[in-house]
Amino acid sequence: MTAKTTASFAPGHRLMLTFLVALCILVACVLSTETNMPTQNMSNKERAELREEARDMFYHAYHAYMENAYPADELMPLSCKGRYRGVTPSRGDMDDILGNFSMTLVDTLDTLVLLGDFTEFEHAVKLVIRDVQFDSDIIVSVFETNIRMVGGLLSAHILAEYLQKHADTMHWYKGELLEMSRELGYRLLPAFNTSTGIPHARVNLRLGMKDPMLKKSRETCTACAGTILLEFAALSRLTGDPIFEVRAHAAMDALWKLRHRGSDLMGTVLNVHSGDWVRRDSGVGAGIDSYYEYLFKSYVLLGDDKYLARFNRHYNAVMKYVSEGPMLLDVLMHRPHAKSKNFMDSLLAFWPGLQVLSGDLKPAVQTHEMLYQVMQMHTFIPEAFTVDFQIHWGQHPLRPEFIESTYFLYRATGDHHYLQVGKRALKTLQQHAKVSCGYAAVNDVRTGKHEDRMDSFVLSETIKYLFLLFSDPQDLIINVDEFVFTTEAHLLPLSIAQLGNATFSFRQSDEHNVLDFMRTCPSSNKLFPEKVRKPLRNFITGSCPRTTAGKRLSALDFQASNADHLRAVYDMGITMVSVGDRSQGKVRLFHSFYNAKSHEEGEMGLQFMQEMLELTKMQSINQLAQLQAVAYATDEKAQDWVALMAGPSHFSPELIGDQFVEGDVMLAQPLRACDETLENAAEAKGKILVAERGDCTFVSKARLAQKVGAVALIVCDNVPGSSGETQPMFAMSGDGKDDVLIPVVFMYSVEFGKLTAVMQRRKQQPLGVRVMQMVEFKRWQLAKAQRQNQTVAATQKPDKEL
Ligand code: DMJ
Repeated sequence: MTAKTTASFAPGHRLMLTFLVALCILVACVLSTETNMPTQNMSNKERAELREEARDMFYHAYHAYMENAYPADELMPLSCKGRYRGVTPSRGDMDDILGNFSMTLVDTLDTLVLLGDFTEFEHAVKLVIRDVQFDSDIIVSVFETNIRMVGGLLSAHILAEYLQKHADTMHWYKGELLEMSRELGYRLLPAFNTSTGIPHARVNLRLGMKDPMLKKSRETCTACAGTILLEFAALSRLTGDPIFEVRAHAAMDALWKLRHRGSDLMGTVLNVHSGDWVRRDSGVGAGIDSYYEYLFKSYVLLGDDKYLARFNRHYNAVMKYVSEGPMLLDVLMHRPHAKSKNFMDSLLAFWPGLQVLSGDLKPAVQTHEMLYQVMQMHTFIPEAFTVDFQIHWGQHPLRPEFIESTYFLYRATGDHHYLQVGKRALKTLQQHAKVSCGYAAVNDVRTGKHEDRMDSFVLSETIKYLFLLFSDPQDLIINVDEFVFTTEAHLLPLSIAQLGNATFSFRQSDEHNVLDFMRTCPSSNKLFPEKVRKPLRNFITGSCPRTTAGKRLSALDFQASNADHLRAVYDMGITMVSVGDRSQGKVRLFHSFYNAKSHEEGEMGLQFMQEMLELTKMQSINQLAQLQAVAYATDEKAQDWVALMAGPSHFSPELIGDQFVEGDVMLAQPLRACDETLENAAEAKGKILVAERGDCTFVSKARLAQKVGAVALIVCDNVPGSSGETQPMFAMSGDGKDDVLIPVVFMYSVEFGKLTAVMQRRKQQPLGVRVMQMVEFKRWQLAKAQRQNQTVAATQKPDKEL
């Protein structure tokens, strides 16, 4: 008898068609751009004019800040005054960036040096030494404080010493900025006292983790924990105190251990105590972006091969699972063929720049081109856009990432196309973001409405990269090729590696297969010796021979639409049989040794089947457990119920087992529910509130719903036509705090449309709904049906049997 193993699965390729259509549209766009807009060479004169325009932009914003906002952290460009933590009305968690430590000035110091303005730099350094202090009872973001403040202070310290040496100036300077960064570093250290070594997301500058508000702190994002090493290594090496670097390496090591061993991908949110993943979405944008950046740049700055090896492992995984042509779409780290989002966020625009640095030029060019199309379509790149390039979230806070990538692409290729792209970005800022008091963020790219916000990165990154793009090396006082740009575009010199002592001498890593990458073609080690950031003109991608010989196809990699995979599976003795309605794509797998091409392949087939079973189990458990239901009775006697599919949130209590919340549904007024309160707040008590996605975070809508006494919140999508039937459900993420005590669920537009249709039909009567787990709803319905059957059976049974 043949031993047979069977497994069923439904390949999660429902989005494939959408992607293909989107790709076709994109290719068409790119082609039309290429034919209609041949790249024009930019004359030296025009380039110099643009450089001066970038300089003027800097001073316009800088003077607006210094004259109207300093010593505040940020300038509010519409009200033309400073934003102070605890004084200016709070914007919620966004304000964790602010520590009342003159952030914009600190963040901007090194740009002054790049502009060659030593007089203003000296003046600004004096102001920082005189005015900035850190002993405040304020909770700040560890990540933001590190990249903007510690990075800003360190870079300014390095440049101050550089100017002492090379420009015969600032002789009074005695390392005060370095001392300040050391003090700030110490104030961040309590956040690293966790069982995993992965730092908390927030810390109180004065009280460390002893602030009662931080008692329940446990969630952080991958980027938040993984974007510390460059600054902390520089801090240790410059001060001689190893603690910073030791802690940052430990955090990186702990993160690395959390990667999915099958896919090599990382999630975006995790628990710092248990190391459990809270969000398993895996992409290259929000929540994870600079973790990848710091793996690669840590190798460049510190010369430790293990970081290159780790970067390469992740990079290969990203290119295999996340990259879809020029697009980068989140997948689930444990189910990497399943897309977890149908939109991309603007933060991923840094990725082509990182690809340039790591030598993979071709996909960098492609993704950058895609982003350029998005920018041309919507004036600015919106915070999030769908796979067919529609706006998902229309805000644009004048972020630098796209210009940063444009700069690196220009340096790598010398192609004037990138100068033209930069020109367009510059003119767009001038036309649509410039106000009399600085540059204002765009609240919605569709309307062009401004926001009273100018983030410090506008000066420290956006305008800096524009200035650099239009500058020739001889225009700059320093040779930028001798520096690494941190994620906040602060300059750390490559020479820092030489400051390492025995504590930091790196062993050749054995566990991370450095040798594997030396054998690859092109060899990572050959491509990136010391001058890793030199232009990579001769780099040719796609010319390496590919071989899969001897490598078993794993269930994780298997794609039902791939003919090679189908053949490999067949050779392993696996037969695929469609079950049920073909359109559902359900397939059952049968394995038999007799059908395998060889005994060896039969063994492989068995392993494949076991993996598939595991994956199927994990997928269905995850999906079912997470899916929420918004159920309502379809008749007056509440006999028949239907449930609409909804998604959970990471920040609200889970409804488990037979728990549910019941109430009448009420639409928030205004529907976006982003203001301080609601117009219909008085009626909200005890209701299940509905708010539309957009304008503010999910969690701030939840807090407002809770404040007005709602018992639950349903957030409905703002993308017309979206549906849980055609796209993957996701869990809404929060900000690491757990102060939301009411259940919050997400509903796509089609499901929401059904709900509103019922509400309208019952105009006179409020619609009562139950929010519960979908699996529980199903169980409930089943039990009800069984009870009914029993009753029917009982009434039909002959008397004597009763
Ligand atoms: C900056 O603070 C940094 O570049 C960070 O890594 C990501 N976000 C902002 C700019 O968008």
